[in-house]
Amino acid sequence: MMRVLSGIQPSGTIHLGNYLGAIRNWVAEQHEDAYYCVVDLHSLTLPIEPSELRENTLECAASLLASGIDPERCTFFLQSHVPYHPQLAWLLECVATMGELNRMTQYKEKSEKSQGKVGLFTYPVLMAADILLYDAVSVPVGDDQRQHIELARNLAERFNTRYGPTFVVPEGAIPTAGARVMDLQQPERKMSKSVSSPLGTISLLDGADDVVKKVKKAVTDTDGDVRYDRVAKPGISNLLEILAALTNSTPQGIAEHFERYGDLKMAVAEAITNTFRPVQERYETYMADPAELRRVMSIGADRASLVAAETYRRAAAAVGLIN
Ligand code: AQP
Repeated sequence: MMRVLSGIQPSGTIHLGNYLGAIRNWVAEQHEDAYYCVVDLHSLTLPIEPSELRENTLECAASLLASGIDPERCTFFLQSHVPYHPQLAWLLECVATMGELNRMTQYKEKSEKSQGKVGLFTYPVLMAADILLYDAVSVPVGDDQRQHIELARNLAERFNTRYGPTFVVPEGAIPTAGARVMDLQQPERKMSKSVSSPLGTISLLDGADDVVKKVKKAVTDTDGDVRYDRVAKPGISNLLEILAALTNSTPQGIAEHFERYGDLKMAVAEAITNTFRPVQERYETYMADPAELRRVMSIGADRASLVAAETYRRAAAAVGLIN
């Protein structure tokens, strides 16, 4: 079985992009060698109130469990419960270069919001540590994470060359459908927890009325032709991609079934609502018992720590730290 690792930031409510680009693939691929985490340390890279971070973290954990992550079948944990993540990040920061971190596009997009804090600049190294600590072979992520996976690969290779074989060099696993869901109001930008407008983002917890309202208001174009063309028709193409991802079809195939934008929009809204409704029902059950959520995450952290400790010691010994 291939070792898998992936994570999600509790920086806001999980959205359709997170669900299609990552979470549903984690659920489909979960097995005893899969590690999934809520990467709470990453959420400190942009200003956030402590109470909001606490709330988001529990909501994020409940959302993942409600989406089908089964802590009996995989290891599900909170990043900050395993202190080897920032410890390994430090060792990796000492092989990473300013130049390669400067090239990270997510840093450029969010730097204004970080008010010059260093965490946002170095967080791709922490993400590399998240991955390399578990000897992950495969990292199921959305398309926006390509650059970060590449960095993790480069750091692993550089470390291995300098200090001898230590890390597995991971591969990104990017889905064919739903890898980059775009903001409904600005279809040239990806849907995002922290950057998008509320109308442009469909939350996992949105009720049917909100979903219909947001999809109806989705920005399209004036030519009236339902056709898949990412460049000329970004809004319609985004809706076609969403429906294709939710129905295991292709955007081109879906386009053939619709003549009017309004009909396409109604079908998209219905498919989203049907997918999210059962998740929302389970979410309420998990949120009603925060003690149980904490218990589940603590068991996961114990399991994750066993693997992480071993890799960290290997890396620490390789650079000359005394174990
Ligand atoms: N729009 C998207 N379409 C497809 N996949 C997406 N992902 C994020 N946005 C989209 C994937 O979701 C997983 C978790 O993402 P993250 O929480 O680590 O943060 P992110 O990539 O920076 O995503 P967000 O939602 O936009 O959060 P903020 O606003 O906090 O940065 C990843 O696998 C990601 O690829």
